Amino acid sequence: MDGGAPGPVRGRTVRSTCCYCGVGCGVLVHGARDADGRERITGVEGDPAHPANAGRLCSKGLALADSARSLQGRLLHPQLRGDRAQPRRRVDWGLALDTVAERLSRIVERHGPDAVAFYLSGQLLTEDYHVFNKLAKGLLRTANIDTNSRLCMSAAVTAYRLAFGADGPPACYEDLELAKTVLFAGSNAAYAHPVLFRRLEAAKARDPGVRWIVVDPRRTDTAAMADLHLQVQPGTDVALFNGMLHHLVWEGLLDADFIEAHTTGFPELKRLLREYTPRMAAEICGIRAEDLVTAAEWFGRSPAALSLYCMGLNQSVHGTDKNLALIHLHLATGQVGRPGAGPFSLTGQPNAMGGREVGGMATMLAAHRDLDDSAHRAEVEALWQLAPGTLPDRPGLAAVELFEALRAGRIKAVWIACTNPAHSMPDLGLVREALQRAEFVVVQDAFAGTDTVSFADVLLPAATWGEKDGTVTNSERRISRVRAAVARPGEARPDWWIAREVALRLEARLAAPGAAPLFTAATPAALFDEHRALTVGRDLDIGGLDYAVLERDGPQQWPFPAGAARGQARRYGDGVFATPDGRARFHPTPYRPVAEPVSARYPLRLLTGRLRDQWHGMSRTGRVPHLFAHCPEPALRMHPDDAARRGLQAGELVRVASKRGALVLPLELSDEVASGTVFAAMHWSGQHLSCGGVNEVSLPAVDARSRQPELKHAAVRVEKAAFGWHLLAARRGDALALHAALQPLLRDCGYAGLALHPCAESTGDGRAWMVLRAAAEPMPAAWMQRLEDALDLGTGPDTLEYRDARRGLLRRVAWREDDGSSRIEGVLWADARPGGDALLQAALADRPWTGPRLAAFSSTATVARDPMVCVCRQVSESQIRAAVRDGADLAALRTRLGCGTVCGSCTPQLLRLVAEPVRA
Ligand SMILES: Nc1nc2c(c(=O)[nH]1)N[C@H]1C(S)=C(S)[C@@H](COP(=O)(O)OP(=O)(O)OC[C@H]3O[C@@H](n4cnc5c(=O)[nH]c(N)nc54)[C@H](O)[C@@H]3O)O[C@H]1N2
Ligand SMILES: Nc1nc2c(c(=O)[nH]1)N[C@H]1C(S)=C(S)[C@@H](COP(=O)(O)OP(=O)(O)OC[C@H]3O[C@@H](n4cnc5c(=O)[nH]c(N)nc54)[C@H](O)[C@@H]3O)O[C@H]1N2
Ligand code: SF4
Ligand SMILES: [Mo]
Repeated sequence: MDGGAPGPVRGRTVRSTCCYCGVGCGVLVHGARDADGRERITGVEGDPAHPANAGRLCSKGLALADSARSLQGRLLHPQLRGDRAQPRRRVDWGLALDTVAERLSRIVERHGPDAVAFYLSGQLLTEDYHVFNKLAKGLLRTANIDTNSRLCMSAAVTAYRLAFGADGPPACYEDLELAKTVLFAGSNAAYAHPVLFRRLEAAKARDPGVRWIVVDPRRTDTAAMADLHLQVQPGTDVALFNGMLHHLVWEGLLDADFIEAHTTGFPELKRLLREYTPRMAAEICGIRAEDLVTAAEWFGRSPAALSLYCMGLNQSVHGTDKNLALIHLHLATGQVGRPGAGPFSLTGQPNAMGGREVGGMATMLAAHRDLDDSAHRAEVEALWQLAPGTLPDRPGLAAVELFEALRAGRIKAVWIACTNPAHSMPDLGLVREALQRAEFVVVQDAFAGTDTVSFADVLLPAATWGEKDGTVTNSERRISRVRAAVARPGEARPDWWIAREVALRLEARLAAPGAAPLFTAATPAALFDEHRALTVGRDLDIGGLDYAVLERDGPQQWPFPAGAARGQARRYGDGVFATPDGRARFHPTPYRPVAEPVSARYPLRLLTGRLRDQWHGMSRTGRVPHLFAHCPEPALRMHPDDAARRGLQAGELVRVASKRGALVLPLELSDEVASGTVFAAMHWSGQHLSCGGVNEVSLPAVDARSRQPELKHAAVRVEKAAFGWHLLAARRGDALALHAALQPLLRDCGYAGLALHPCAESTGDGRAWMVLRAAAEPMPAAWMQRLEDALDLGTGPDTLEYRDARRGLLRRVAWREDDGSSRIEGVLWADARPGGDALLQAALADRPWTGPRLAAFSSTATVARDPMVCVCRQVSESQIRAAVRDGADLAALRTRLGCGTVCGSCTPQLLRLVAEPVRA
């Protein structure tokens, strides 16, 4: 039994695609066989031949080989448990697959197909997605198959469809270089799409006439580089875009011919716009009317205006309107389908687009077809050789409703693949309850430690990036190959293979006698061909594209119909849209406020988003010590004025509470957020925190049309979290083994945060510092014992300890002898008050310890954090500030310190530090 993937390449290089963001950078993956016989990825570099990145990679892409280095924490064998009270036990694939098929078919027989649900991911490959979609809709006959794209791209999809008649960005990456005005709306591309940002930076450097407008309630690195930053109140984008369009209408800056020839609905919209005077709109947004007008002028008078937008628009209960109001600006000015122009939705995940193409969601059928369209159903039934009337004729439950139905018992079983809903869904309390109540939970992941894994009745080990074959589609509709570079470890299998094996078993049980076999395609190439056949004649037609073409000519954009020599770079260049009458549509977009108003009880608006060097729940980036260096610890960012008003200090622990839940985080003061808003990164989960992360407090309210939840705008209260006992522990060692030992201790604390820290001199053996910060009431002796066992700091001659059990006080330092000098190997510091930072810094610096060892206990000084700005060259903020004080500009920083010369992800921050007033 295996996945039928082609043989791995040994000591050779394979072309593939980065598994992180929707930029879709091409990579060259080098693999080799180890002394112990294991095949290993030895290095990853940017593919100079890939049109998305031309050889560039960001910090995450450059760390791909590091994240794949160790098998510690990987899921290597199927596991199963008969009942929830039992631990799971290892079983063989046959039993695991039989069990899944048997349990699902029994539930279908008893409760009907809609009692089963699938919850998938925009990180699956197109081929994986295709099998799951066919299994759910074609075989089981349920549309309860949704994905994390519902949390991500769903508003963009809905708006594209409403405005253009079909889903898909009209622009392409070349437009980044051709645009004269770039409007970033709810996009922190400097962090989230770094390689595109490098292309934009270069274009702006070449042509100083290029102007950037950034719409974001935070002063992000993207905003800091803008010519105009509109720091709007959260959720007010519709008012902003309406106000900008009002100005364009009244100044006559429209493309009347385009509106007349190629659109409908403008007169109705114009009536609505009347009230959105720049003054009124600016007031809603909390910005100056002059700035709104400037933005409108720059946009309206630009020879080429390009909008780049992402979660700041989509993750909203009015996400569809936010997208539409932005698209209106383009339609009204004819800024679409032309070089350098268009509303360009940046996709988040590497295959968010592929999932949409395949139709692997509850609201779609396949290849941009609709479930509630009988002609569409008949087409797919014919292609899949299904009996007429087989396919479900209504949309299924979208993500949030799906978990609500699971909690209410209407859905009995859920199969979760390649996503971690117990961390990434809104209102985690609800999600955990749903998973607890479910009759049967299947989790298919590559890693054993995610927060969702603990709910699994059956755990299926998936092969992951570097080990599997298929295709992904990036933000500009470009389909690239993903190729295996090394053998799959243990018994891990490709996702499509797992889905197909269960499908074959279900088919044997459920299919009508004489029905055509549905799952004959048994390789990624054959699966791609099946998917391709579904697209023929549709707007995303890839009838001319197969693996052979991708092999020969490299990545290609869709549409790519049969007979075409290449795909289409831009869409709608002829002004003909994918609607029945070929005209694009304007829709009325009234401004409405966010779902949850702030109140006296919950006076602050919590924004959530991404860090530069982490990926989602960190199951992969969290394995690489240097990727923590830029933001080493979880934090809640608050404006200094708001903190002062509450008597809160930087570094203190605070409790962030909403109507739904609460979490404790260290406080970070930053004027990047406006007073009245706070920000927390979405990455930290139960793997690194004492709770599930920021979604403990987020809200499950959804947009009525896209059903996308408002993950960005909860109303919260922030107050001091007082604890009578504080702990700081650090240990140098095998980072992943230390993580596995310490992670189970986190949840018992009032606050606990785990972070990796690179060793001063990397020896390439996976050694790093694991730092644990915790607070609680004094912990029971049993917990302390588990902690001491996990840290294993020894009690030998190289250990110094001071203990006062009565006061809950413990200090221990362990040294090692290295090259004739002694260096700190580990630290444990527990006290009624926080402390030990100076000792921690001494430990992390890894310098020889001189002087008496006893001095280790006397250092009570607090030490300011010195985050690493450039992780490639390990250059810290204090080093950069010192150079800036000496007069260095960006070029000088690059030559003197080397920062910003490898991946370039830190360039925006370097520019910011250069521009800041010099601090003494
Ligand atoms: N480093 C890194 N890169 C990633 C990812 C990752 O995990 N890490 N994930 C990928 C994925 S799946 C996605 S979806 C993308 C997300 O990419 P982005 O959407 O660019 O990233 P976010 O940080 O989620 O949110 C963007 C910005 O929206 C702002 N915002 C919040 N509310 C509003 C609002 O009401 N209006 C406006 N205009 N802005 C608002 C936030 O302050 C934030 O700066 O990133 C992709 N790239
Ligand atoms: N508050 C808040 N919440 C958010 C967001 C936000 O901005 N704010 N953003 C939302 C967005 S845009 C997104 S996209 C989601 C992302 O949320 P998730 O989808 O939960 O994010 P990941 O951690 O990337 O989950 C992917 C999982 O797949 C596993 N995996 C890796 N490779 C493979 C493979 O080949 N096969 C299988 N089967 N598994 C694999 C990984 O170990 C990981 O557990 O989060 C959403 N949640
Ligand atoms: S920008 Fe970075 S994370 Fe995104 S695809 Fe490229 S290398 Fe990967
Ligand atoms: Mo996303």
